[in-house]
Amino acid sequence: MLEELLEVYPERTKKFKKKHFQVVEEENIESGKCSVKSNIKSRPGVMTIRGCAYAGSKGVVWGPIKDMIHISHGPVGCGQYSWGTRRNYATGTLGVNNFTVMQITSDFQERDIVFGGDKKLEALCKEVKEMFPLAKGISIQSECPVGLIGDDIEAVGKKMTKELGVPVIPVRCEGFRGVSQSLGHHIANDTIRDHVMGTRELEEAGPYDVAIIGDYNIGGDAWASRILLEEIGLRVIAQWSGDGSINELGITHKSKLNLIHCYRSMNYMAKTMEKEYGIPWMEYNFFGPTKTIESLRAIAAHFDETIQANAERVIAAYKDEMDEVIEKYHPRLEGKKVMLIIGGLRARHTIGAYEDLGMEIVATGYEFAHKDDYEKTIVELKEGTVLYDDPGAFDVEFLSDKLDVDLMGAGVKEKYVYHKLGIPFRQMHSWDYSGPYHGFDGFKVFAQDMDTAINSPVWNLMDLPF
Ligand code: CFN
Repeated sequence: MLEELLEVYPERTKKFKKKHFQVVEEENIESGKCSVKSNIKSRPGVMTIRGCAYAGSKGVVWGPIKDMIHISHGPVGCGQYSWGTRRNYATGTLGVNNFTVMQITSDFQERDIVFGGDKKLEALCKEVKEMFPLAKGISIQSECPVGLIGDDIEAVGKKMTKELGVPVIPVRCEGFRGVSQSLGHHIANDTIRDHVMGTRELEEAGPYDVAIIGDYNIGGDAWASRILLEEIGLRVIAQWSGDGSINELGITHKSKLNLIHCYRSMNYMAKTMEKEYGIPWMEYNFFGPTKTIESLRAIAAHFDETIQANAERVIAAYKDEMDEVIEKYHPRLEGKKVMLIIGGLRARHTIGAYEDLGMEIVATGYEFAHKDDYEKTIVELKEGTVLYDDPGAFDVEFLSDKLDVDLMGAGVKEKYVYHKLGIPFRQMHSWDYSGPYHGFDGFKVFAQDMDTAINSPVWNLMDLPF
């Protein structure tokens, strides 16, 4: 099947693309060895969805920090088109201690490109402080032209930090850097390390203090996760970065254990805090009851018997509810074939949730994951599953057709194509205006959403032209 797919490409492209596909074999599952090539430049001519560094920093890591103003520094488009699309929920009062739904840009014009934009940036920072005096800081998210013309946003950041009395953090996340949005995550992590890490004090530290790292509260995910951690007796001192604040970033070095949900976007900070402060970290997965239960036990194992007993109690308390969900939806979804293409984490983390409902992952892969993500993924898959990196539109359509999938889970660019193909689709980035999907509460929503997508009578009413 893969050979037939690659057959349409010219020789050189074929050779290049071949390395990005793999059919999983038994020995891969055992060894975790994966030959899929990743984290390299996309081949021109392929419709790529790898994103850019600005997306990774402004959109993903920094953007959800709610009590800061994040300036999209450059021409208006980057800020405008990334505005409000990620559904990273946050509590608070708009304009007072929550600025996440705003789009603030320096709106570069031709004269800024010719004469430089530093003066404009300075004026903007002052204006921001005047309009929003309660904002706890400003981040400057560079767009491509800022790097190309060599503006000195670091100097502006330093000067404004002094003058305005709040941290003004320059982030060199120009979109052209790297091969995907992944470098943007790394750059953003590095600026947190350099400007915020270890700068605040936690008034009363406790033995059960943990931090949630890499949960962006999409549709309320972090809330659905936090509640479980609190129920087992832990104290969540920080959320990175969904519904998070700059203070939380600054006290996380006091955490006893860093809990990493999205490994791809924040493993850097977990490793940095381990190195600098000796804080242990572990990955967990709160998609679907099987993985959630496994994770709660693994988290509790880092603490004493009280926490371990609490974890068992919490797991038991949710059991009936979860059994009911599975009883209701499993018969309606059993054996349904799912194909995924998502970002850098969810293509592996959601597998268990689908399997809890009796569904089968027949193909999965990422837009910008790295080798370690693929190795962590392949062990979760079944023999014969297709695994891919950065597939183009043709590749995805070809495979979904050949594999006769019942559900496609991908992004908004794919969504309407699949609707037109008559194939049920779920938007697995924004949860299609739904969510949360994390934790026990999230699984109820997840199960219902997958059922609604697949078993909607609308699919039988469509006359397909092919
Ligand atoms: S919320 Fe996360 S879980 S942060 Fe990352 S790798 Fe994106 S925005 Mo879209 S849904 Fe996606 Fe992951 Fe981590 Fe989201 S799979 S692509 S950059 N992602």
